[in-house]
Amino acid sequence: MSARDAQPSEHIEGPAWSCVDFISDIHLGPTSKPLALSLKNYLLHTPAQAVFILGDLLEVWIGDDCLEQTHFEIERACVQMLKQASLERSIFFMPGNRDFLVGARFLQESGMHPLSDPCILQTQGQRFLLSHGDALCTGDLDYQVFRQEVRRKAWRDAFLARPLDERLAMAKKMREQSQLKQSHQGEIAYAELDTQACLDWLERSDCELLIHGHTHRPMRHALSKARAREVLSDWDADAIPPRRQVLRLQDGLLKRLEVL
Ligand SMILES: [Mn+2]
Repeated sequence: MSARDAQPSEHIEGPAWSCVDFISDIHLGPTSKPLALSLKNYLLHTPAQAVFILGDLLEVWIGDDCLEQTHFEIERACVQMLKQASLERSIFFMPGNRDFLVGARFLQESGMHPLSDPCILQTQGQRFLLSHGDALCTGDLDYQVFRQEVRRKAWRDAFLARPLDERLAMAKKMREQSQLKQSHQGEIAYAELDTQACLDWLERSDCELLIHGHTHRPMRHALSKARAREVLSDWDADAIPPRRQVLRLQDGLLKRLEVL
């Protein structure tokens, strides 16, 4: 099945949630201490009863056994913080293209509920289609082939069976190749969602709005008279001013806010 034909296999219902947050593309890594602090402050204090993390929480993830490695101290702290935050609210996690190898141990220790991509959220009398967004970048054929390959169970099992240093080297190489490709394609051509593919998904799931991340270009795009997509912001504590944006659904209305 190609990404284009994906059917939302999952339905999340939150009839009692009066406040729901969406975030994505935090890209937390071994050197992102300020970012980890911001995320902690936000997650422990948000009034939302449910937080949806729509992919790329982590800059890169090459297996849950990393949680034992000293180099991954920030990620380990993040897992503990998520666990603490999840005692007060439901935290949902959909994998992105950087952290699709987050596994059962990571989820269990962090208290997050896994989400399939795409999935439908029904809350506050509305239906939303949620996705990371990379599966809808159908114009990038090379990437879609790569995506299908690395999401296969056989690829995943073989990769995770490799020693850690080999996995680190492979992840670094993949990242370099992707950066090289981006520099050739230029900012705009890189990884934009295909409008028709978005409309197909929305029609098939009977939703008017797609909420996604991945492109780091936060805005709302009208796709047709009735349908639109809302792009989440990435987080960057070093940017001037820092970007730590949340999309919040409250009283049936969506708004964007910056958190400290
Ligand atoms: Mn992404």
